[in-house]
Amino acid sequence: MEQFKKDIQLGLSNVPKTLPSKYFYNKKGDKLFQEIMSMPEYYLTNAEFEIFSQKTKELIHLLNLDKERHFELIELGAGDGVKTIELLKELITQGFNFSYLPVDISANALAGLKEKLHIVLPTLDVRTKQGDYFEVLAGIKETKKPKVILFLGSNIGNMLDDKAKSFIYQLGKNVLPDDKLLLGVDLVKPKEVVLPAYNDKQGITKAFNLNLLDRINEELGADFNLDEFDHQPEYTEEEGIAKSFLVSKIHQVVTIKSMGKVFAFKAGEKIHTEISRKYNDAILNNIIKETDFKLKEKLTDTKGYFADYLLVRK
Ligand code: AVI
Repeated sequence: MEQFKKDIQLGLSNVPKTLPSKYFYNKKGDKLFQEIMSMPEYYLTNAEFEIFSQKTKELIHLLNLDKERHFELIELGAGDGVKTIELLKELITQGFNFSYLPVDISANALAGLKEKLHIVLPTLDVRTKQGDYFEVLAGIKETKKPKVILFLGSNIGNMLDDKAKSFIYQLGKNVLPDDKLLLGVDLVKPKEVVLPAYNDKQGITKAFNLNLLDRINEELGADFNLDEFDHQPEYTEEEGIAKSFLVSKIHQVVTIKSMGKVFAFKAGEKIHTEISRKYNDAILNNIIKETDFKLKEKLTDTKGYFADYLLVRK
């Protein structure tokens, strides 16, 4: 709570104003994100599911695992695990010996996933870990078992490039040579495809973005009037970064009681809430160049919208 208050105070005092996207994910936000993932405009989910369901054998072949050696399959930000279940099933069918360790910030999501796996894959050894990716990183090196780390869904795209660099660098420092990282990323493409994914007709993404203000109202005693803010996504193919903003429709003053502070918004003033980076080989190579990982392979969907990059620890 104190950290939340600090981050919000800092963000709204910035010029231009910002709010961290990690705070989207409370109970209501988790639910809205689930809805986003099943929208027709949000092509990312289907594209990565296609890779996991159609190229499962190829993926397992590329992972180059030893059937005789127990390994750990660690998933950062596991969510509902729908894509991963395709891989888990095939690994079991082929007789691999492994444990699945899903990590997520949401205890809710983990409980649901554990229950689902118990029904569909009752023999699978599942060990859930709740927490922030960065917090969990240090804990993973406790065992010397071979590791495959999954970081899917273009979750890395919500980090600025410098943060992504240091995250993958840290990850490299916490695993052993020949361990694998499978990084699922959305690819740079024209705005006609990307923008609708962040600006759906039903207004689900708008509600997801506005939920941040609702959360500040609820948890910090603020009086944001959600009707006086608009959702505004922006993207250019040259930059390759989808950005989400909340825009004040009018000149207004908002009070945050628990801080004893007021914040003024001009008509048309923007709060930057999220970045969703899109990638290509050059962007990804620049991100991993100072880390201990090297690029081994890339699997894409038939439309070429999404890629799962296989990185190997040098
Ligand atoms: C979780 N993350 C990869 C999503 C994305 O595409 O950046 C979050 C999201 N924001 C708006 N729509 C979906």
